[in-house]
Amino acid sequence: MADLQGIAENLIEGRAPQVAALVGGALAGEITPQTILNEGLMVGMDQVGRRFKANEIYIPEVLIAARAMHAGMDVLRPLLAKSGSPTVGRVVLGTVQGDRHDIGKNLVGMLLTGAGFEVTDIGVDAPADRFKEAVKEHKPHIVGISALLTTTMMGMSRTVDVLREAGISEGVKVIVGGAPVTAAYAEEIGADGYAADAASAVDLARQLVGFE
Ligand code: B12
Repeated sequence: MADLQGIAENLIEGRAPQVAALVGGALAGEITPQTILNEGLMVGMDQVGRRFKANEIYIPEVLIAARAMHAGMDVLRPLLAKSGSPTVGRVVLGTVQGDRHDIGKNLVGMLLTGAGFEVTDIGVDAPADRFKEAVKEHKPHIVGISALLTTTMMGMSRTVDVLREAGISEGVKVIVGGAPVTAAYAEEIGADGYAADAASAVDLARQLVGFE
């Protein structure tokens, strides 16, 4: 569909205002937010990832594309996060220490919110102690940890250990995700679950709070 392709192309070129406008236009044309996300924004971001990996583009271009992705997500946020259901459970969500990637985490947060969870986002580059303090303060049912770098993945393990040592891991389920993370790694560090994408993260979170 032309609109969706236009969203992907403008995202790759980093044209934030155009991406926001095209997302708005696609919504007006009755394309669902989920389709716009999966077949427009994500297709563009995927292409950015490929070009970055192949050294065809560099960090500034990726950052500008990421800004355009955020501009599109901002338009979708109220719709993806719209929910008639009362709070299904509380979630504390963050990206591990040393890691500043937040697009995937934000998407997970948006879809969880849309599914009726109350999400507290503690941001990027979050040390284990920030997770610990957030758990003490918000008493979540689930802690979600994101990592996009192989070098920061061990921050997940550290966070799980810190929660356990603080004696606050009882009753709190830890879920992990991000491109380099696997189900096997989740099991190895003693996390309660892993999901490969935001929609699966919602299914997993619902299961863990006993909602289905
Ligand atoms: C955008 C981007 C950036 C942007 C980030 C902007 C931002 N605000 O996030 C910028 C330019 C800042 C950046 C910087 C760097 N990046 Co970068 N980046 C990317 C890129 C292109 C896309 C990531 C992304 O947003 N994907 C789209 C989202 C939607 O997907 P996602 O994050 O995977 O999230 C989904 C799932 O993983 C899952 N999920 C995510 N989190 C969670 C959490 C939970 C709890 C659950 C259940 C699920 C879940 O659900 C999400 C939604 O479906 C990737 C390439 C790629 N293909 O992944 C490289 C990539 C991650 N970056 C990479 C690198 C190396 C870097 C730098 C070190 C580069 C440098 N030399 O400085 C720095 C590190 C900065 C830092 N300290 O964090 C490498 C990592 C390699 C590795 N294996 O470690 C990658 C893979 C590129 C590559 N192939 O080389 N990057």
